[in-house]
Amino acid sequence: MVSLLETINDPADLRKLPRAQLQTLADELRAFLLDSVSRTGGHLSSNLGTVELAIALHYVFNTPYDRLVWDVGHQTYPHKILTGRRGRMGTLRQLGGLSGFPQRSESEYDAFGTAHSSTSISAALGMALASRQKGENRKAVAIIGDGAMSAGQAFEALNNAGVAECDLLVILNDNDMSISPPVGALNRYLAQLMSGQFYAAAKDIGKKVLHVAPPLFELAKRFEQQAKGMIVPATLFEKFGFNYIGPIDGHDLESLVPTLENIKHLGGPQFLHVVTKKGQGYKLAEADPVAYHGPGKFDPAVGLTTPATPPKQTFTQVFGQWLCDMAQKDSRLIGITPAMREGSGLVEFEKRFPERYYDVGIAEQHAVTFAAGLACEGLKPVVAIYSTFLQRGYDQLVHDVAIQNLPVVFALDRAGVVGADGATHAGAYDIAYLRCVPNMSIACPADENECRALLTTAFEQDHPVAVRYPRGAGVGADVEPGLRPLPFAKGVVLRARGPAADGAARGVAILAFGTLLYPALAAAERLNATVVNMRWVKPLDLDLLLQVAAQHEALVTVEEGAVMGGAGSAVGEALQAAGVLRPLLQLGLRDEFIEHGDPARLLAMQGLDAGGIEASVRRRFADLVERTPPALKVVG
Ligand SMILES: Cc1ncc(C[n+]2csc(CCOP(=O)(O)OP(=O)(O)O)c2C)c(N)n1
Repeated sequence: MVSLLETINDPADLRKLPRAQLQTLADELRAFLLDSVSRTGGHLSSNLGTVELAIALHYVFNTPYDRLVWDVGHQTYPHKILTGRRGRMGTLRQLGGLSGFPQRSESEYDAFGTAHSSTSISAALGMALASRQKGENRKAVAIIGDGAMSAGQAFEALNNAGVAECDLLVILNDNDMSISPPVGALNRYLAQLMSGQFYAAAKDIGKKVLHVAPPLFELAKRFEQQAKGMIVPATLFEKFGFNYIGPIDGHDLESLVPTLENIKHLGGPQFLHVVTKKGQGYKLAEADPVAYHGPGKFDPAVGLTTPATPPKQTFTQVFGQWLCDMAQKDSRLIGITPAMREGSGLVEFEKRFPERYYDVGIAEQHAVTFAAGLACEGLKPVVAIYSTFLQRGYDQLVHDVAIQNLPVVFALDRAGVVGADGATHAGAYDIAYLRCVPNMSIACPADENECRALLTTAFEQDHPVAVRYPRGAGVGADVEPGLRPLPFAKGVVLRARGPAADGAARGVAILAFGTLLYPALAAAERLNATVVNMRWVKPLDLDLLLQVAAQHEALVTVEEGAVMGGAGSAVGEALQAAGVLRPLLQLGLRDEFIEHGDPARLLAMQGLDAGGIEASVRRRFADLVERTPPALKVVG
């Protein structure tokens, strides 16, 4: 028998259904979603929480003419399923498949591309005002979670929208969770609104005031709803100029649909507070929404299990262990995360050093300036942040940290290709955007052991240092337990082609920055090239660079970051400045956005696996390398 869900190939089909059938559709959609995500992996808890909301929004609003702007966009799977992409859900987050986030190029129903949080109100406001400007009557709706609501940009947009004359609806999807439990005063305030204490307290105040005027009190008792409006202090959102409605149950279609229908006909900025449950309808996710925020593949009947063979240690784990060990040794260390406790590896640190742990919410800008303040007072802040999210805190890094030359360590996780999350999350630009900032240093560990050692080196400096490392595991190098630093700004030659007997420059030298050292080594075996592990992009090891340049006819740089402005550019600039002219091949990420897919495959497509590096070097320097190479040995 054909299910109801199978008849919905477009929201227009959904809008033909009688309201009484929507609950059945929600049940089928939830079951489909769970089955689908368990096969592909992806964001689960948040999507289980938006099933009814997505149905109600497409039912009430005239999409795609009316614009739905989902914040972050990790909760849009129900929306994708309802908007003609049900059949492609099996390709989610895979190369050539559906993105895990909304993308304008993917569907006309994805009104705005997202993945970094807290942009929805700004974008929807832009759309609402454009509609007014063009004399159209389309509606713009921003759907934002309580976690995303904590970011500055959301409030900048509210501040702007509340006084703008336009039809904008902001829906706060409040599930009382970010990825991990939410933090901060806004969260406490929302909890107060949800619990009803706000109204209760306000009513008490009202009673006290109204007691002195008995007739009014009688009136208030009879018309409690209206009386509430009279005596309840305005919510924060009303102070911003919005008409606040709620909180309402975001899983109850019987209240969602009529409420949205009513709001649709109201003019001006509207704010609807919807309460949902992360993981709704799947008991295991309801009980542990953090674990089910972004699981890999799993059997829904069993739930998440620990793999039989423990996976290789990730760079994130190496960092987490280092942070604990260094905190043990140095009481000045403070650990900071902008809402990424699990992703950045700070779970253990929070347990062991709660008084030195700060989750500042989704607030990267604040995280960086907060660290600067701590450093001013002699503490040693370590900001654990993804490369892609530090983009948000760039001015703070320049203006608050670097100009004042404050000793803040930036532990830059997810530097390079990230895989399933795609272009929005790629850590492609950090070398380029950090390298040009005076006082900054940048280290690129090649493996796990070096990562720990370079973090120690960074921590010992008296100026800002970023240590960048990629997602997942490296070659699996044994990590020495101590806290031994490596020399600051020094690289090391790992494979020497050796100078010619006559002392003349011969062959090619590959200068590797970061974990691509290992494929570079494999390529070098076949090319008979020298390999240098540079370790530092800034300061460059100039002595070593000039020495290697003198001994070789050509140089190749390899990095997992944008070529433009990257480590290879740094090498080129240094050679030019020293008046040394050597042909230079710069290998790294091309000038294009890298879509979602398997990270190893994506790197290979960028020509950054061993075979790709070898091929590029041969293409450019055919007469400088070994012609009949030994078989390719892949290291790592
Ligand atoms: C600027 C930025 N920082 C961090 C993240 C990582 N991130 C993705 S979802 C999320 C939590 C969002 O919480 P909320 O808005 O409440 O949505 P929920 O998952 O609870 O539905 C975070 C921190 C991000 N996407 N963007």
